[in-house]
Amino acid sequence: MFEQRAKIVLTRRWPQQIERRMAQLGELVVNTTDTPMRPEALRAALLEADVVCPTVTDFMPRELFSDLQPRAKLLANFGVGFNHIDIKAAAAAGIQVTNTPGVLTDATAELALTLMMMSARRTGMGERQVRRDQWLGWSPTHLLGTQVSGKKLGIIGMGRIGTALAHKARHGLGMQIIYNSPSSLDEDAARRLSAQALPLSSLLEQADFVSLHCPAKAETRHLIDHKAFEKMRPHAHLINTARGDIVDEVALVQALKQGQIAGAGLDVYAAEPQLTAGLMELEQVVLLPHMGSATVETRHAMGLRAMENVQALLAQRPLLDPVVKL
Ligand code: 8YV
Repeated sequence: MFEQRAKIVLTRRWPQQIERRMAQLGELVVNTTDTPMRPEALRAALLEADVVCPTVTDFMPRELFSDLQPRAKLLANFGVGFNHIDIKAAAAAGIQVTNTPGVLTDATAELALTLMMMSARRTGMGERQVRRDQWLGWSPTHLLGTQVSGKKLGIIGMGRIGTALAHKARHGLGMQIIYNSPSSLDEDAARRLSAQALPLSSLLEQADFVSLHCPAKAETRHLIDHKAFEKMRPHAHLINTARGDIVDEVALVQALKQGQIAGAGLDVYAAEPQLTAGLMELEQVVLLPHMGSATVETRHAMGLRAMENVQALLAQRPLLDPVVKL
């Protein structure tokens, strides 16, 4: 299949060291502008390259693959979430898709914890005051937040990242863990975490913090909508490091304005990098620019994992992380 040097396209810049190693695998074409590629450019890449390595900023809907006789055999996604790719349409065009599970678990769980702390302790507001030279000095009632230790954390989606967060929150902060997930934790893990599986509505009614760790798909779109906010406690905080469209952001703005919940910590948005109207103006929401996996160690590991999938394809070995079996 690959008698000639394989052509590999990176749609964004990768960590330098990994780019250098990728260049040893074949003819490497890198989008050196490091800006999201337009649909025409993505289509051209699928036609001309054996492997295309996209990221979350490459929107690859059904239409991108229609009437396409691609040279591409693999989309080696740099990232674990692949909701930006219509994997069925890719498969129908004969293209396999891989992701990078496992290597960004701790980094993302750390960021969920960061957001939980920031939202609970109002650190965004505090930092803005200091930077704007608006801090008038210490006072007994200045910027009082809520303690996190010992509180109840509701985790929606108990996969790798949800479980890592549960461990950190349980053993680092003594939080009580409740969760909602399609599959239950095994007995041993549930015991170590003292975690209790609950229906979604009970979780929303009980949790002091709700953190989202489920994949984005049709079933989870707007899982957290106005009905969910009605169930949540007025002092609760919503944390999202998963995907923006799991939350109805219009309903979130409304819930925050009406005091249905106390705060939110967001790292992801439905139409990144655009924000839903009203979010930016709300002081009680922490806004981060999709940086869950943004550590040197993790981005390096993600690049390596994607590279190993490319190597497997080129050597005609089974792929490490296929997201669908062809
Ligand atoms: C990645 C992520 O940085 O892997 C994921 O699913 O959300 C991020 O942490 C991004 O997807 C890169 O493509």
